[in-house]
Amino acid sequence: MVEKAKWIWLDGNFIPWDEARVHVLTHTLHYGLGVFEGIRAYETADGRTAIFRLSEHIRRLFDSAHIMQIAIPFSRNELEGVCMEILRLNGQKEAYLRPLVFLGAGVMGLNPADSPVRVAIISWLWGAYLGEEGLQRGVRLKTSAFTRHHVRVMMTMSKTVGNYVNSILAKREAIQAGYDEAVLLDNEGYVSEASGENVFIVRDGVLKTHPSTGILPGITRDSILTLASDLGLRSKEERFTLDELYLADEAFLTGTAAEVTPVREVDNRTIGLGRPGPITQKLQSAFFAVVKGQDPRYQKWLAYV
Ligand code: PPE
Repeated sequence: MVEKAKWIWLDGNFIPWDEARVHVLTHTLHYGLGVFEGIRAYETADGRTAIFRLSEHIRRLFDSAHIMQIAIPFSRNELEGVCMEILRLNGQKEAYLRPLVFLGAGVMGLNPADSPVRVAIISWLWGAYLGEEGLQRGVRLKTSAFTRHHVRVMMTMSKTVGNYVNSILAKREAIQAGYDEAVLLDNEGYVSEASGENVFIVRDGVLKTHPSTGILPGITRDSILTLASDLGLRSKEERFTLDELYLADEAFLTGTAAEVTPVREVDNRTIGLGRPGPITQKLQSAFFAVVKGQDPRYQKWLAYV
C-alpha cells in the first residue's frame, strides 16, 4: 500500500490526501483514456532535493495529452511548479511524483468531447521498484505470451492509462510464474520493452536498445544513452531478437520507477555470469551519481526544490 502523504494536488488546489476522491462516472475509469507521468525526486548529496528531468517529464505529459486530444487546463510551468510545491508541503526529501490527467464525470460513451479534463499530482515514497535485491543483484525476466502494442493499435509514444492493461497482463503472468518482471515482444517478435521499463543489452562492449519507435521512449533510456556516450561506450538503437537477449553479456532495464535494474536471467537462461556486469554497474553508478547531484556535468537535469 502507498504510504499516505499530507496533500494531493487536484484541479488547482492542494487538498488533504483522504479527500482526493472522484465520482464513479469518471470517464477514464470506464474507458481508460487518460495520460500520466512518473517522476522521481532524489535527496542530493548536499542534503537538498532535486527532481530528475522535470521539464522533460512534463513535456512528455503534454505530448501524451496532445496525441490523445486532451487539452490540459494548466500550463507546463504551472505543473512544474506544483511538482516542486507538493514536495515542500508534504515534507518529502525523496518521492515519486505521479501527474495524472483524466476525464471527469458527466459524459458516458465513446465520444468524450465534452468531458471535463481533470489533473492530479500525487507524491509518495517509492523504494526500489523491482526490490532492493533486484537493484543490487539483478532480476529474472519472463517473455510474455502477450504482444506489446502495435503502432496501428495504440499510440505507444503516449503514456496513456489504457495502454497499461497490456502491461498488467504481462506483469501478472510473470509474477505468477515466479519471475520478477515481464519482457514483451512486438508483433514481429522483436524485444520491445518490459511491462514498465525499456530494455538494454550489452554484447562485446556495445549497448543495444530498441529504437524509439513503437515503444515508450523512456527518459531514463535517453539518460543512459547520453551517459554511455559520455563514458565512451558505443550504443545502437536497433531492434533485437529474443535469442540476442539470451546471448547478451549483460542486460538491464531502465525506467523512472525501476531506475537502472540489472537482469540476471531471462526465461531460465543465465545472462552473462548471472550477476550485474561491469558496464551495467558502471552505468548504474553513473546514473545514481547524476540523480544525487554528484556529477556537475548533468546539473542541467536537476530541478532543485
Ligand atoms: N516503458 C514503459 C511501458 C513504461 O511504463 C516506462 C515507465 C518506461 C518504458 C520507461 O520510461 P521512463 O520512466 O521515462 O524512463 N514506467 C513508469 C510507470 C511505472 C508504474 O508501475 O507505474 C515509471 O517508471 O514511472
